[in-house]
Amino acid sequence: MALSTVVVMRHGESTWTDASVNRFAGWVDVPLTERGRAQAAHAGALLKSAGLRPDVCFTSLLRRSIVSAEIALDAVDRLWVPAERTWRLNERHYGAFQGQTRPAMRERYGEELFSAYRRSFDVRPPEIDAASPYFQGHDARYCPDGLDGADPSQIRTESLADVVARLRPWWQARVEPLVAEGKTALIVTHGSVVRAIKKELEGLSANEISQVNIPTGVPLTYEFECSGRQGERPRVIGAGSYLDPDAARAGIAAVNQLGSA
Ligand code: DG2
Repeated sequence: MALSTVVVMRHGESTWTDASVNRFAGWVDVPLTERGRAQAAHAGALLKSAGLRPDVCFTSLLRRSIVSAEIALDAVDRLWVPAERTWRLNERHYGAFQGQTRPAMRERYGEELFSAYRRSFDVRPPEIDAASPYFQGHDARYCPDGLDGADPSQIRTESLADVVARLRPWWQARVEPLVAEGKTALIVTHGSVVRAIKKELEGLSANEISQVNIPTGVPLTYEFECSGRQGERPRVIGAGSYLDPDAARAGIAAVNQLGSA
């Protein structure tokens, strides 16, 4: 029975998750703050002391994820491992909320709707207008990857359910074969994508996942076992575990605070 680990992590703090800015980013390509870079370095140190050596790294197409992954890999001396970038690991498309502040959207839509837009499983924010400076439809990085019929340049808003649906074919095609070989994968992505992965791997209900916030820059590990028998998919063993539970707790409280009055 082969065992392997998948490390899933939300990037370090970005300039828009900085509490003094507090804007929805979604697919807007904002950079890390200095604090976010330090969180990514700490994440790398945690991987190192846990003896986790990624064989492969996956990121979104957004710099806050790419740079966090590079900083963490550098800290664990694995900057050389193959890295793959995919739109499927992008943050949930936040529709017309992209570029807007959380307090302004909370004020406009009221507590209940705001929290449904932000944390429910299947409610999509209003679509972004193609004329918005925060729309990415014309960005060269967004083109179909052939895994299914999806064309990311057409996406104008997403729910968490949409993220789960876009992740599934990619996970089966790219992550499961590595897990089956006993490889360690590092996936550096975004809050909603970590929630989608957590929902899938831990079998959480729509209601349960609506209560979950993800801290920036804290590695979350999942162990898998694989029988090696032809056609058998790897099986996750138990729930995910944060490598630094105290940092995770503080980070979760900070994310919660961003959406509060
Ligand atoms: C945040 C999530 O995603 O915002 O899109 O602004 O920082 O992980 O890329 P990030 C964004 P919330 O859903 O927590 O409001």
